[in-house]
Amino acid sequence: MKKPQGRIEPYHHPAAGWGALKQVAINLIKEKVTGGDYRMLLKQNQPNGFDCPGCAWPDREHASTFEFCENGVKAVAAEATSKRVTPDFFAAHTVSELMAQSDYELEQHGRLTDPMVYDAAQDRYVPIDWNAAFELIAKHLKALDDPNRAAFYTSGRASNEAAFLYQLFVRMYGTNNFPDCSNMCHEATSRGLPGTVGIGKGTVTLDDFEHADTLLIFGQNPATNHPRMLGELRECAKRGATIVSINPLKERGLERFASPQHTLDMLSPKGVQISSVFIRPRVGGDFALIKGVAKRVIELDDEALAQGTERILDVGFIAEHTVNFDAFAADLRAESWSTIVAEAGLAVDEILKLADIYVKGKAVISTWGMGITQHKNSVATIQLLSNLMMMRGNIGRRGAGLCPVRGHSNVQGDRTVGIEEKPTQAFLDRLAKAYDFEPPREHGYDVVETIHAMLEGHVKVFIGLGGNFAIATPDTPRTFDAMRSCALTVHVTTKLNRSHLIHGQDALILPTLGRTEIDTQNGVAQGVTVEDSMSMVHISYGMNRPASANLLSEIAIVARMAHATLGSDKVDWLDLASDYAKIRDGIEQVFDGFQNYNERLKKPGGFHLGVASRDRVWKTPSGKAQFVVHGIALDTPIHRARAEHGQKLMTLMTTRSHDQYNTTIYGLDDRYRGVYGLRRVLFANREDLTMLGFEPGQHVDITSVWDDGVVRHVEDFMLVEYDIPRGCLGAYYPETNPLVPLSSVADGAGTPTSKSIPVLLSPAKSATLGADTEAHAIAA
Ligand SMILES: Nc1nc2c(c(=O)[nH]1)N[C@H]1C(S)=C(S)[C@@H](COP(=O)(O)OP(=O)(O)OC[C@H]3O[C@@H](n4cnc5c(=O)[nH]c(N)nc54)[C@H](O)[C@@H]3O)O[C@H]1N2
Ligand SMILES: Nc1nc2c(c(=O)[nH]1)N[C@H]1C(S)=C(S)[C@@H](COP(=O)(O)OP(=O)(O)OC[C@H]3O[C@@H](n4cnc5c(=O)[nH]c(N)nc54)[C@H](O)[C@@H]3O)O[C@H]1N2
Ligand SMILES: [Mo]
Repeated sequence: MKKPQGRIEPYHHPAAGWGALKQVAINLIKEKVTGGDYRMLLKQNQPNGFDCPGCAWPDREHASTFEFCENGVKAVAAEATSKRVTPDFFAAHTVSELMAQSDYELEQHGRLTDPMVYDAAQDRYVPIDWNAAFELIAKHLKALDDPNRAAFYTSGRASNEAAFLYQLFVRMYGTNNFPDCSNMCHEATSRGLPGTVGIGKGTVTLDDFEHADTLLIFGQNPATNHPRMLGELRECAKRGATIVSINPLKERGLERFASPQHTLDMLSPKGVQISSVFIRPRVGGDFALIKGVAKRVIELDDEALAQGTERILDVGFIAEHTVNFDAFAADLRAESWSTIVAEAGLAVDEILKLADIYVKGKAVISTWGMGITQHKNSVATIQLLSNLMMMRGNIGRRGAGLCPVRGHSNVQGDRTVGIEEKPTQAFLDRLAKAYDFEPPREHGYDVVETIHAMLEGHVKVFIGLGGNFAIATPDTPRTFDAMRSCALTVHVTTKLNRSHLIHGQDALILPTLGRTEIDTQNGVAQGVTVEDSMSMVHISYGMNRPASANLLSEIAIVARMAHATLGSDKVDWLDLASDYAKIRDGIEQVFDGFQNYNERLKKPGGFHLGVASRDRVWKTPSGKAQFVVHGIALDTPIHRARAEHGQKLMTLMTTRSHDQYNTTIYGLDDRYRGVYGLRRVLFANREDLTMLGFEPGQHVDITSVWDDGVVRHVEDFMLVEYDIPRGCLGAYYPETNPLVPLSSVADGAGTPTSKSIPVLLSPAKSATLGADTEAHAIAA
C-alpha cells in the first residue's frame, strides 16, 4: 500500500465555512452514498426522518430546516455508503491479513451484509445462517456455570427499544454485567451529579441557551464533536453573551465559526467570533481552577458584605435549597492560593478573571466534555463545578444550569432504560414486578472490570451491541489478551472493525440495520426512540433501503438471542420484536417519565423526560442540593511520576481528530488543528521540545509511567510544535490507548484516565516516516 504523505499546515479560517461544505461533497462522493441520492440528508433530524447517528446534541424543535453539520453528514455517509463487505470479501482475506490493515482501511470496506462465524481451520470468517448463530450463542450462554461469566457491552447508538430489550434479556439470564461506552465517557457525570443535585443528567434545555448571558465551555471541542452546538453558541455570541473556553488548547471552533446556514458568515473571511475569553489550564488542572474560582466567589462575597453592597452568593438559594455550605466555604477559605495556582497551571490573574466573569453572569450555563471526565479526579471536579454553580443559584433557573455534553446519539437513553451495571434496587423491583422474575441484585462489571475479569479467566462470553470494545478501551495489548481468552465473542455491528479481529475461540459478526435504514416488521415500518443530551425523547424512522436483505434490526437480533437462550415462556420475545410500540409499553411500565410514551412520540420533537434538579427538586438523601468538600489531590500518579522523572515527565491527553468518530476513522486529516494525512502525531509545546532536545517533525516513541512493572509503549509519533501548555502533550485516540494503564481510572467512576497519562518520550527506534502505515495498523 502507498504510504500517505502527511503535512502540517496551520488553519487560519473560521470553523465550518466553505471547508466543511467541501468535505461534505467529498464524503458523499467517496462513499457513493445510496447511489447518489442525497435527498435523505434533508430528512436528517426532521420530525418524520431519522435521528442523526452522530452526536447527542439536541435539535431545535427537531429542526424545521435542514441543519447543516459536516460531521453529521460524515456519520450518515459512512452508514449509507454503497460499499459492501460480503462473504466473498471474507473468503478472500484471513483474519491475520485483515489485522495488518489500519482502522482507517477496515472502515473503508463498507457495510457488512451477512452473519459470519469464525472458522479457526482457515483463520477466516465464513457465512452462518441466523438460526445457527443464535443457537451458538445460546449454547455458550447455557454452558456457563454462572451467568456472571458473560458480559454484555452496549455502545451508545443502540435505541431505547433495543437497549431495554437487551437489559431485560440479560437480567433474565441472570447478570448485571453491563459494561457500556458511557463507562469511558460521561460516567463521572452520571456518578458525580447525583451527589450534588440528585440526578446524573444535565439541567438545561435549548431554551436556556437563548437566555444565558454567560457560557463556560469546559474541556470540549464542539467544532469537531458537536458541530450543531456551534450554531447555538453563534446565536449566544451574537446576542452578546460571554463565552469562555476552558481548555488547554485554543480549539478553532471556539474561536471563530462560519455557519453554512448564514450567507453573511460564509462571505466574511473571519466568520463569527465565538469565545471571547480562553482560559487554558494545564491538562488535569480544572479541579484546582474551579476551586480557585469558588474561593474567589467567597472572597468577593466577603467584600460585598463588608461594603454593604449586593451579595455575590445567592444566599436565598443556598438557605432554601442546599446543605453543607458552611463546611464547603470553610474548605475554600482554608485552601491556599499557591496550591491552586500550581495545580491549575495558571497565573492567579487568569483565575480571578474567570471568577469575575462568573459573578457578573446573571444566567450562567456550564458545559463539559471529555476534557473533564477522563481524569482520576473527574467525579470530584464535576461535583465542584456543580457546587460553583449552586453558589449563585445557577441551577434550575431559566438560562442557567449544568450541561454535560454527551457523546453517542443515544448514550443517555441507554442508561435511562436500564443499561447500568449498578442498578438501583427500586428499578430492579419495578422490572421484577413488570416481568414477573427475580433479577440479579448484585452489581455487575463496568468496562474496565470486564477486562480484568476476562484476564482472570472469569468472563468467558462477550456480546457487544455495537461499538469497538477491543480498541475503544484502555491498555490495548492487555485488552486484546482479554478478548482472545474468551470462549465466545459476538458483535452486533454495521461495519467491520478491529474488535471483530480480536476474537474468542468462537466468534460471530452479526450485521444489523443502521438508524438511517427502513426497518420493517410484519410489513409495518418501525421507528425507534432516542434521548438526547438534554433529555428530549423522540422517534426516528429510517428511510434508506437496508444495506443487505440479510440484515436484522438490533431489536430482532436481541429478541432472537433471548428466545434461543431463555425460550419464550415468560416473555414473548418475538412478539415484542414484531411491533416496537410493545417494547415502549414495557419501558413505560418500568420507568417514570414515559407516561403515554407511544402517544407522546407523535408530537414532532417528542417530549422532555423531566429532570428533577431542573425543577429544583433534589433527589438526594438530604432532599437538598448538597455542597461536597474535596481537597486538591497532591499525590496522584502524575505527581508521583513527576517526582521521579522531573520535568521530563509529560501529561498526555488523547482526543479526537476532526475526521474520526471515536474508533471509526473516516479520513486522516484534522483540519482545524492543521494536520493532514497523519494520525501518529504528538502535539508539544515549543519550549518543552527544546528542553527535551527534540525538533518538530522528529519521530519519537512514547512510554507511559505506571507502577505495575508493565511496559506500555507506542512507537513512531511525529512531534508537532503546538500551542499547548508546558508539560502537556496531545495525541489521537485510539492509537495511544496502549498507553492507558488498565488500573488507571477515575475515582468513583471507573473511567479510564485517557486525558491524563504520565509519559516519557524517547527518539523513535524505528522511524518509518509513513505515519499511518500497515506497520502501525495496531500493535498486536
Ligand atoms: N465527529 C465526531 N463527533 C463526536 C465524536 C467523534 O469522535 N467524532 N465522539 C462522540 C463522543 S462518544 C463523545 S464522548 C464526544 C466527545 O467530544 P469532546 O468532549 O469534545 O471530546 P475530545 O475530542 O476527546 O476532547 C475534548 C477536549 O478536551 C480538551 N481537554 C483535554 N484535556 C483537558 C483538561 O485536562 N482540561 C480541559 N478543560 N480540557 C481538556 C481537549 O483539548 C479537547 O478540546 O463527541 C461525540 N461526537
Ligand atoms: N484514549 C481514549 N479512549 C477513549 C476515549 C478517549 O477520548 N480517549 N473516548 C471514550 C469514549 S467517550 C467512548 S464513547 C468510547 C467509544 O467506544 P465505542 O462506542 O465502543 O466505539 P465506537 O468507535 O463509537 O464504535 C464504532 C462501531 O460501532 C458500530 N456501529 C456503528 N453504528 C452502529 C449501529 O447503528 N448499530 C450497531 N450495532 N453498531 C454500530 C460499528 O461497527 C463501528 O465500527 O471510546 C472511549 N475511549
Ligand atoms: Mo463518548
